[in-house]
Amino acid sequence: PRLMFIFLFLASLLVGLGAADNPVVQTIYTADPAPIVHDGRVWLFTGHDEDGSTNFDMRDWHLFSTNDMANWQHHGVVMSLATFSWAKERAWAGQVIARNGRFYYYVPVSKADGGAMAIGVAVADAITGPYVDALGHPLVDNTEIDPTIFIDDDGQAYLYWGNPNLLYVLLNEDMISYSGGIQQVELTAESFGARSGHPTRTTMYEEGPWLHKRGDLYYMSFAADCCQENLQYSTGPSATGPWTYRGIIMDREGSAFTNHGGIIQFQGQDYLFYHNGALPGGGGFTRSVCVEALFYNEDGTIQQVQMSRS
Ligand code: FUB
Repeated sequence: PRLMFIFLFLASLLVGLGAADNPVVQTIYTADPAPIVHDGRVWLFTGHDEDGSTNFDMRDWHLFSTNDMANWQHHGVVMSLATFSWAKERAWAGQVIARNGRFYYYVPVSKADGGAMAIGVAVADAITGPYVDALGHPLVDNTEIDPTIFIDDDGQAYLYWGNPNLLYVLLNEDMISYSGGIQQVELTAESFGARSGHPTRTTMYEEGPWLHKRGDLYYMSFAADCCQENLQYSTGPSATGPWTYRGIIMDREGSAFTNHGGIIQFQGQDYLFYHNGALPGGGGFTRSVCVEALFYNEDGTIQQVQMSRS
């Protein structure tokens, strides 16, 4: 029995090293993963593609968690369009961050008034919610999407978002207001790679930014080169760059024409969450969140990751 116990223990460690079955969620269609490590668990916030969706029909956001990267618990719907009285449809790609014992959820939605996209912020006392609209109106209201949120070591919080631009604001301590106005990152070939064949977009940057830090290096990863999208990244010496283009993290694969990344480290292993169309009936509007182990080279560059199932 002791040998069997040791065998099972070692086997469970192997499973924990990223061998999770993909897609992570096999009961509903999920998209736009936003993982966060909190209290010894990985919490995975996702969007939700409605069955039969033909044009990003998304109405709520779901939460999943695990402590071994293999067995996922579904915490259900944690937020929906109804959370924001001013929202109409398009519960798109959001991200949660913890600060001072509270949880802040930034999401793009279309407004009831005119239908343009805007970014709302909701707040909760527990990671599982309930999340309530913190402002009663958008935090930023400029038609662009896909917020990513990052707090630097000095406590400064950055909210980046945008398609077709890459924009950011410096959030105040309260996480629901900002100072200094909206800043626009200059998209150059040196910073975000050169794109050809598109009438207006001259760099690889498309949407879905994800900002993280490893050691002294800041990583801006993003969905690139629509459509089909792949995942690419740039690095810089600060949370506001200047950014240097580094290339592809995950090439285009599978039947979803978008991709959307989220990078974390958990129990010493780095992971890339992304989405594709891997479930039966899956495709561009019926997507599934997946995860792969991610590895850095000694110089800080990221080794290209392949989808284990697409
Ligand atoms: O899921 C809706 C939109 O598709 C997201 O906001 C984009 O990042 C893309 O994944």
